[in-house]
Amino acid sequence: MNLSCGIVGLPNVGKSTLFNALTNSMKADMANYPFCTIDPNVGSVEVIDDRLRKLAQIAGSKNTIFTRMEFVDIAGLVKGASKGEGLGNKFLGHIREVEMIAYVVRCFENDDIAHISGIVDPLSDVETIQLEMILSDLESLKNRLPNMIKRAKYSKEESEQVLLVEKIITLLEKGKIVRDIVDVNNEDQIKKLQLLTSKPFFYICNTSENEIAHVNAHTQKISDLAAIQNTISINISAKLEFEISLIENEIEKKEFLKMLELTNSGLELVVSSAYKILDMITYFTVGPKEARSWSVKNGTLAPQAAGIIHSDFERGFISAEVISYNDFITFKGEIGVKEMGKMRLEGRDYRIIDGDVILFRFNV
Ligand SMILES: Nc1nc2c(ncn2[C@@H]2O[C@H](COP(=O)(O)OP(=O)(O)OP(=O)(O)O)[C@@H](O)[C@H]2O)c(=O)[nH]1
Ligand SMILES: [Mg+2]
Repeated sequence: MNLSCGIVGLPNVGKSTLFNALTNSMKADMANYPFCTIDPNVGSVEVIDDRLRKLAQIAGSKNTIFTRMEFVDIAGLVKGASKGEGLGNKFLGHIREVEMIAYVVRCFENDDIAHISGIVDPLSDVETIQLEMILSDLESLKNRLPNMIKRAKYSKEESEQVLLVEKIITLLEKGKIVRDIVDVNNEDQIKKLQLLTSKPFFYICNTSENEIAHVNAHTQKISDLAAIQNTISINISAKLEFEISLIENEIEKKEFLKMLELTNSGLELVVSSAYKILDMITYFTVGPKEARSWSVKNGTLAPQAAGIIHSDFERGFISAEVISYNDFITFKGEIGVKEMGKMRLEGRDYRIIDGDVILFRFNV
């Protein structure tokens, strides 16, 4: 699973400002008028993990390579987008393939920055965006259904798919999101349909600079909504985050955050939310040339975890030599761990644990 996140929201709420802050770039145009973004911006950022730095130091690895998270910043959605209002909704096609969606909701008051409907009202904004995404899913399924029905005559799998699609269409027509019916039995089948409202999502409240460490009436509403929907809501000031991203020196950055009474940067909050809602964990590979972090879904078996490094590793999987992160640190690396008899040889039914340091044995 690649860690990718689509950024959606109304126009002029700070999506591109946030995108630039998260990806530490100036790629996306940001400006105080709606529909500033037309073409999507795609960028990625290292998922910094201090554990990997420590492992690399002990092993004397020449390079440290962090797993990356990708962000896609698209145009703003407005009411009626599915009928062509604003820039329409065709650009939603650019986020069909992402693993999760971040709803950016304007929670700051500022008369100088125009709000598309004239008033800051986060709940109504979320409703607008979600409805347009529902309509987009509906349109996409209705377009595909006739062909699916044709193919269903020849295949049992396709006819099951048709039944599922019809069920989803009914759900969407009631204004519900597909996420509500995703469970372990249909997860893979639904994922193949690439529906926007089937994806895990979380809220990013773009709040004013002097309110990030506190709740305000707007952010409170979103965090209540998130609790009902069994997801996460975080508070970030896109503008401030952008300024933070311009500080290159790590120590200065930490001091600046401390001054603002913040323990984490917005990027750290976004990354940890993403891992939580996707239920992802990290394992490491550590050698003299490079130390590297890899992210997999919690519960992934060793061969599939190996497969994200290279498909040959999965195909020819023999075993995994596993050291837990704490043992690697306590016994100061592989040699110490082996002396203490703490290295485990695991087979194909081993489920990866967060922090595992792994060497895969394979043969193709
Ligand atoms: N005061 C304040 N202004 C912000 C904040 N975030 C963004 N802005 C301003 O809001 C305006 C719009 O920001 P963008 O990042 O371009 O917004 P967008 O959501 O990408 O807009 P579209 O691409 O048009 O949909 C810019 O003038 C930003 O400087 C914030 O946290 N506080
Ligand atoms: Mg933009």
